[in-house]
Amino acid sequence: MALKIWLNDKLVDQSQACISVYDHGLLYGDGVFEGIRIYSGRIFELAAHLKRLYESARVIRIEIPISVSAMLDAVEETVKANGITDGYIRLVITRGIGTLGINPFACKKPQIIIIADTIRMYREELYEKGMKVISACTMRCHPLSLPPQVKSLNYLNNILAKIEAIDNGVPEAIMYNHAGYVAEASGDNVFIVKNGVLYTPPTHAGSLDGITRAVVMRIAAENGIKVVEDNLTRFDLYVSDEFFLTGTAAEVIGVIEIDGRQIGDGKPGAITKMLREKFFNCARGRTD
Ligand code: PXG
Repeated sequence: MALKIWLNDKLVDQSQACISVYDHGLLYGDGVFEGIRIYSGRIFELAAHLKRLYESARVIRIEIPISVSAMLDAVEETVKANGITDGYIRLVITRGIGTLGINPFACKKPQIIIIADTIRMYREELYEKGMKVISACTMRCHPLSLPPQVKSLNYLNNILAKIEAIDNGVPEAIMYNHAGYVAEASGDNVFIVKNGVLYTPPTHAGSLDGITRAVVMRIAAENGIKVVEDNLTRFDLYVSDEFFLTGTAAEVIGVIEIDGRQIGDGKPGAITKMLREKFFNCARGRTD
């Protein structure tokens, strides 16, 4: 069934949802976006996603032409119009139509696109058995070249890491920063457990300020697990007791092997499983 897509100020049929070939979003990857989940009819952490969207836009000097509350209404209307109760929202802001030159200020009107659709997750078996990953050779963007906290439309850095993963027969690659510390996976944040303590790299090590990451850190703390944000090395990953990734699409997924080395006993660990289950319940609005 054709979807209704939000384009700028209204819903249009999918076939009418068109963007100019002069849009700098296409020409230069100039824009920002969010990926948001809908669970049991509720939009998960929408306020946090909108905060990140507006902050990302601000850093790259895009002025989103509508207020946060108008955007919130537009997102809700799009979800409702498509009757999606469990799915995925892709919210995209492009720089808009400009000239064939990179000057962003030649673009007068940022374009707003909201798509509400279903989502394809990793298969259930991968959650039960755990995922294998590799260390990417591709370094995470230096924060002085492009702040990794900006969720921009320019994902080539991550895409190069994803290609490395797929070429090596695994779904994800871990990216390291210019100083050799763990930054994040190509589309997820990184956590390890060592001696019962949960560790995750600080966002200034080169990761997105993940919404799932924040929720998982909160759930861990609420359950008496100490959470530490600190630089991690490849050594730390290799000798971790548990290892998992978090993200809007992946939720919480255990890692059981990196660079051919087994993590723990080769199965998703107890803390990983507990956090996955509690995240699952929290996202679906169920409490213990
Ligand atoms: N790092 C990067 C580079 C990401 O792109 C995350 C971390 C996790 O952040 P959230 O806020 O989602 O917990 C992301 C988000 C997809 C997909 O289709 C990927 C993301 C989000 C939604 C869909 O692969 N990555």
